[in-house]
Amino acid sequence: MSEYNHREIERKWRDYWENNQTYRTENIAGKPKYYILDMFPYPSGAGLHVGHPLGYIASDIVTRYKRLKGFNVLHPMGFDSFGLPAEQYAIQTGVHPAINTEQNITRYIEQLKNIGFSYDWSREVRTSDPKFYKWTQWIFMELFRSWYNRKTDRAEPVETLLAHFEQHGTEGLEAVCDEEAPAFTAGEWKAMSEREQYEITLKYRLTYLADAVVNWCPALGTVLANDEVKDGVSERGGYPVEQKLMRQWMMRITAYADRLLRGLEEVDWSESLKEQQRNWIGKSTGAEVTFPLAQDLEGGAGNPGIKVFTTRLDTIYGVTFMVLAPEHELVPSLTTPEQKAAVDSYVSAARMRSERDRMADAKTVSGVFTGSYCLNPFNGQPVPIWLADYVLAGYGTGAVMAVPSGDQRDWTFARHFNLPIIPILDAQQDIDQGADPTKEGRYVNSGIIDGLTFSEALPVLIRFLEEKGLGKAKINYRMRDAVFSRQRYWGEPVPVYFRDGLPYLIDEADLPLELPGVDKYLPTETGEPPLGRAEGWKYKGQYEYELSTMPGWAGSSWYWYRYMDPHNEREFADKTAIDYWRNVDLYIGGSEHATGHLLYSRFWNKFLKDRGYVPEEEPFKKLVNQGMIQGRSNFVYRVKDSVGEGKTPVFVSAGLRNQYEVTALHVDVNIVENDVLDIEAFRQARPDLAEGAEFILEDGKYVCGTEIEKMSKSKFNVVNPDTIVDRYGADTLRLYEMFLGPLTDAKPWNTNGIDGVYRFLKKFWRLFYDEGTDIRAGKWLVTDGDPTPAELKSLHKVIKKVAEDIENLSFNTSVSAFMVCVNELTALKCNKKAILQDLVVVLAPFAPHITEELWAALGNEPGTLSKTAFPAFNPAYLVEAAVEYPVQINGKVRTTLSFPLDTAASDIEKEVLANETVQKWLEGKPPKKVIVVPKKIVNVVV
Ligand code: ANZ
Repeated sequence: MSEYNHREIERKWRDYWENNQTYRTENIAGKPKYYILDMFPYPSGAGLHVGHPLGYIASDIVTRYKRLKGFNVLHPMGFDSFGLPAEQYAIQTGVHPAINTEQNITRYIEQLKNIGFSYDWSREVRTSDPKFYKWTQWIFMELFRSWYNRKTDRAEPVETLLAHFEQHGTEGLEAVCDEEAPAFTAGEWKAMSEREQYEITLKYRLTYLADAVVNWCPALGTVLANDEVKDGVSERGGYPVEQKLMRQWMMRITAYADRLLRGLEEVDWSESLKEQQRNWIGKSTGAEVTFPLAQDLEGGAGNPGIKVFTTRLDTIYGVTFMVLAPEHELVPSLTTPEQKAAVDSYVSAARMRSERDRMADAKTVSGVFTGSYCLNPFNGQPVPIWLADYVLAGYGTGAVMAVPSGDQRDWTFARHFNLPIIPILDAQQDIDQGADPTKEGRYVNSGIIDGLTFSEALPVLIRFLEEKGLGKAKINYRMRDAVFSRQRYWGEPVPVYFRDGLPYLIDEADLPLELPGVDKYLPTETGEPPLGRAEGWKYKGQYEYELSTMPGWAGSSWYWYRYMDPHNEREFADKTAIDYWRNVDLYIGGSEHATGHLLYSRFWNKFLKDRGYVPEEEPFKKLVNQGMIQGRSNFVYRVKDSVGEGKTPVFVSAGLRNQYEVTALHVDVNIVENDVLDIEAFRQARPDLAEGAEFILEDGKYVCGTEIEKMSKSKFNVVNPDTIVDRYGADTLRLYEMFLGPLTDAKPWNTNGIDGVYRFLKKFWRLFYDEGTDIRAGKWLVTDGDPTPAELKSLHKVIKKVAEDIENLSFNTSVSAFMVCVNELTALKCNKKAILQDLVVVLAPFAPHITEELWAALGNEPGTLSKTAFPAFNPAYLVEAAVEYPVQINGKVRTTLSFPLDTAASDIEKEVLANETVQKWLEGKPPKKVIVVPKKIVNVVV
């Protein structure tokens, strides 16, 4: 083999690795572990484009590097294979989604293997495989069998709850539970029937049924999570989403709100990612205050008062009206007959708007007066009660004490409806200018806090509040419990059946509860989810199963544990395997999972930890989001008046397009090279556009225009990695993707530079093999000679650089370092084994095929490259061995002389004066003065 033949080499080593299971990973006691995880893909029908492997290449480089550094590395891959697109496809075609999913996975694996990733494929998992989802169902069951004890601050088995009820009833219980969970004594508990007791426990379990306002998407026939809805439409498909009250399985993630916040302190994630999580959790510290109604309600309903949550109790004397969410339960009883018509129409209009719209819309002011009043508990002043849809029913108490002098929205509302505004700070500025009364000024018009500053006022207010029994200090979270039901087919069945209207878990021995066959993947005529179509599908032949399935995030909330022990049939993973691998050291994936996936999986992880199944509180120690690779679209320009009956279409090259009136049309980037169009290929691919067309060229070429856009089929800018691998090889693809720029940056795909990377590999190859000769005839260039200092310096520069770069995940700079090194060694005509063998190892993580080939050619056992050690960096080789001294004569440099580093100044002086050039300037006379500045310069004055 004389020429670098990427096809032959790569095929050979891919087969070798596969046949020899080179990357199979075992749990090796005594060897340090390192777990590197890629966010596993949903196997879509379109296959991978060049943007997808970016993160996988980075993680594979780190994996290969860590192996060389002596770690036992777990680097698995699998598939998040339940999901909507497969089901939509099944609805259209009638083919079971499992079949389509299987085909897509086969294609994905082929593409991934093509790129030379060192995954341990024996550990592959698929969330839609019953052997996998058996354990997703089991975790659901464990959640159902658990409650959250605030005292121990962890989840516990329901048995400890029952024991508490037995002994103390609800006395002294601090649990996370439904709002309406009743209080009772131990005696009352014991007097309850078994069914009554069971019903009570349902209010405490970490997964529970509740009527919840959900994002209902009629076109998809399912409920969507908040992060699956973007701008009021479904993220997938862009269908309208409505608010609907439905009975749903919920997950009590709110029990973990504070731990989810605290855990962010201990992980190495980007600040922006942590901030997104904090915002989602939305912790706010404030107070709950009850405003009594000015009049008792009619019909003996008494005076429940209106409870508000405020983060600004200090503004209570500035309250001039009260605003309730339109859905607030007191609305019907507070509405006076005169206001009824207006209130009714306002309430029904508000119901049409999603929560997001209501929050996002700060411009339009709307609201309606109920006709009733409540009283400010601090000063007894009457406060009119309004409704407005900027107040959300599901947050806090669904009611706001409005302070126009403190809050922008309240101010806007007050101005719009002509309500009073009471200034409460002496330094009060117009709210419009962003006054922050917490920072400046003393309170005025403020009763018991008149004259105090913000920090002085708060304790006074809280004491007053709690002593008078008007309310209490309170912490609120924006995060809600997560809706867990989907009215879809292609997901995990929920392992629950119903008896006399109550939900029960099926026996663990009956797991997995497999998806039954159905005639169609659509809801039933009566609106039940598709599982309602499964004939004779009953638990123990008689009980109704739960008909909804789990959401997309169920399987991905624990999958990293399954890789640790993927074939275990007794447990989700063996305890010793979990104790060995513990958690993920480096997690790489897309930023679109910043909130959903990363909150749900942290939640399940904490739950599994509480129940003693896993050792670590946080599942992902370090997390990196790779940047998006954008498409680089190409355009052709069609002259406008060349289209129409009987006309010849005319396309004009980009440089000339300004001379015509043109329409820009996307052209497939795969028939464009370095922005030059392959006209023949264009004619063939798009006869609809180019049949018989005329092309106006510049310099004999048709040059295309370009633009950076999202990579998508509709923009004809999708580049398939297979094409690149075939043409240039996987090693070039890997190096090139890294060369494009910093891993975390968004960057356009631009094939124009790929030749340079390919040439680099060929040049590297030529350090080993003579060009145009045949290795089998013995033209192998590598020699056994001792390396020179310059060669060692070049090698050790790259060893140092690449090791540092990989540790910092800065891969693009490594690629340049390789190029510099190969150029230097080429210039030095270095073919020495002592240098090249180490260089092969350093390059191996980036370009595993070519290096494995050369590693074997150097006489090493084939296929062992990943078992060797990363070369040790020796700083001594980077130290300059000699110093170049410029020699100045009367201030002008006349020559330069080289001296070994530690030469004494007196010796330097002697040699300088003996130098021919210097002698010429001295003209035989002794110099007036000689100054030697060590390691810098020599000055001679004559
Ligand atoms: C009086 C007040 C005066 C407020 C002031 C703010 C500024 P966060 O930090 O998001 O928790 N609020 C309470 N419940 C609400 C709901 N269901 N929908 C919309 N707004 C609601 O904000 C809490 C603050 O948001 C509360 O403090 C309340 O207004 C409002 F100068 O009370 B504040």
